[in-house]
Amino acid sequence: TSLPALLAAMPKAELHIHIEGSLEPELIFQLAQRNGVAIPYASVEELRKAYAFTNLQSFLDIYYAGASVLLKEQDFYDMAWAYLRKAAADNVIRTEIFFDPQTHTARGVSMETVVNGLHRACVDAKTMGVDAELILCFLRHLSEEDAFLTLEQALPLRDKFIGVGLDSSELGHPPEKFARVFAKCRALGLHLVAHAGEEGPPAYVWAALDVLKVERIDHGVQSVKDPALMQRLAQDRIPLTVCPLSNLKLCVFPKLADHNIRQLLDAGLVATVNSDDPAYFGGYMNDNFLQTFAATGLAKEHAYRLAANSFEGSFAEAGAKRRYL
Ligand code: ES4
Ligand code: ZN
Repeated sequence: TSLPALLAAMPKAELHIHIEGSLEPELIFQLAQRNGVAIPYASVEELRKAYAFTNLQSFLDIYYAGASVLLKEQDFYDMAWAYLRKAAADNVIRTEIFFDPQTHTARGVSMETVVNGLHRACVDAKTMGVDAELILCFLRHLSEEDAFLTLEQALPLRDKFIGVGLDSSELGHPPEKFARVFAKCRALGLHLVAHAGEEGPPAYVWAALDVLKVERIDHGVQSVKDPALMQRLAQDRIPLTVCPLSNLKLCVFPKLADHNIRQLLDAGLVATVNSDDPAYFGGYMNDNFLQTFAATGLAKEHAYRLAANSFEGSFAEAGAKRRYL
């Protein structure tokens, strides 16, 4: 079989997807109308034209504006269900979905509304052969105190998410800022991940590992600047959830051909390919695989390695992980 056919057909796990980043312009307009929310764009086309980013912050501003149409439990269900159908079509059989509750609770939407809507879609995804779980992310541009309040609001729904993460504006908000709340989450038995080394320096990846004690690093592509860090990531088999089209659209690399995914794999790291915010960055899982392989010249052996890494890096229970591998 051809390489593109193999990439599309191979079973894979997605470990880095923000559900609010799967909200397509068409659904933004549909929900705006349904909920009577005003948005400062006249049409789907006009909104899509605004998706020209220069860095992480220029994206986040429009991403948070897009999420403002989400009000009811059914809105969160519809958003997650649309993503899960695309995941199933891309042969994603396991997905660990980030959500940003503070983006919604700050607008008066309750934690229950958010989590129940998303979780019901995850349960229903089993009928499509997709094993889906949720990871609650704290917004790092807000305070640690706000993160503690968010955790408190989420604890009655503890059985509906498997872990916590850290996302939003990286520069100026190092992992250390969240040391206490991550320690509490660790004591609660939650899985721990954090965005680090997307735009930020290797020091942020070190801090995510040694201060927050995360099990995976989201992005982590800046780690290649620090040989000692590369050795640590390889030795401890710390997965990096890399998002090539995201890195391209946020100008982390000037061209997809310049992406360092091959360097990460060749160094023996547990690197994976993921979509991040597919509605904003121009593609879901298979788009990321196909475009990255075409641009960087990766081959079949890399495809098998990336699929195996995705299951190794997942938080699926040990028995399911063995079956996937
Ligand atoms: C994000 Cl690409 C990226 N980086 C950091 N935080 C995020 N939230 C949604 N997408
Ligand atoms: Zn991300």
